[in-house]
Amino acid sequence: MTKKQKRAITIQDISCVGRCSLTVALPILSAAGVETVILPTAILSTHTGGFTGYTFRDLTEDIDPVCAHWKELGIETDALYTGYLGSREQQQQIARIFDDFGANEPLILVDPAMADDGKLYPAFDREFARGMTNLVAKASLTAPNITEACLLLDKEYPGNDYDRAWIERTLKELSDLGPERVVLTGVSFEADELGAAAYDRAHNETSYYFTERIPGYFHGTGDIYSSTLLAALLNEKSLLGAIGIACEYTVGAIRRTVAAGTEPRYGVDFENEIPHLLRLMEHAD
Ligand code: PXL
Repeated sequence: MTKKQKRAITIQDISCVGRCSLTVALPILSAAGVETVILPTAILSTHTGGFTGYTFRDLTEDIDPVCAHWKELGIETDALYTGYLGSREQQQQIARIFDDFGANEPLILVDPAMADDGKLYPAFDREFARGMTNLVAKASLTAPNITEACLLLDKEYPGNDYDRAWIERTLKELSDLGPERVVLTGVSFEADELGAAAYDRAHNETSYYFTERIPGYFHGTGDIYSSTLLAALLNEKSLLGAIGIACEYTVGAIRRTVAAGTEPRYGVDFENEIPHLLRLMEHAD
């Protein structure tokens, strides 16, 4: 018997150039066999990291009418997934969308895409970060990096100065905000390793997955990571299986980009890594 195809609604911006947010979420979820419904929150000529003079068309006004039409059509979903958002108002709108499309108890992934390396992205302030904490409270899964985790919890950013106990405490604190499952990205205990830590509250289980660390800063890789994580979970992978697939795929795309010498502002070559993603999806648990 063929399995019913999964559907995800993903709500994030379109950065036309720069391979992040919807321009990576849609192809990755599609490649993994997930029907992907998109709700663009804004259209930018490029993402905001490392470019100046970008355009920004706010689509806040369109969000409610789009959702009203979907409700009329009886659209249901297995997952709701948010990434980079444009404003506080959008955070509140999206909290309502979670309720409106909550009928099937969908997996709700909130990637609080707002900061990295100890700093908020240029468009955001602390109030936006507090709004993100409220949105994370409604999620079943969240996937912050360490900077975002600290902003969500209002705790001091430790830089590289943390240990396993700090990571495991932070995972539990994030879960206490609401989500049953938490994935912390950019975790490293050894200079040559980088990976993710995951916590599953229902089983009180913590797991880790590491790959080689490739030095540098690579735009859009957080979005690639979260999209792959969701794609793997919708393909019935375990949480540990899913964080492993997402780590291997993301590092594979980074490796290709470094080998090609492409400017990192333009994002990483996740496209040529898609066959690897499909092999990982086939073989991992
Ligand atoms: O999640 C990365 C991202 C997405 N969208 C926009 C961004 C960024 C990161 O800077 O600027 C518009």
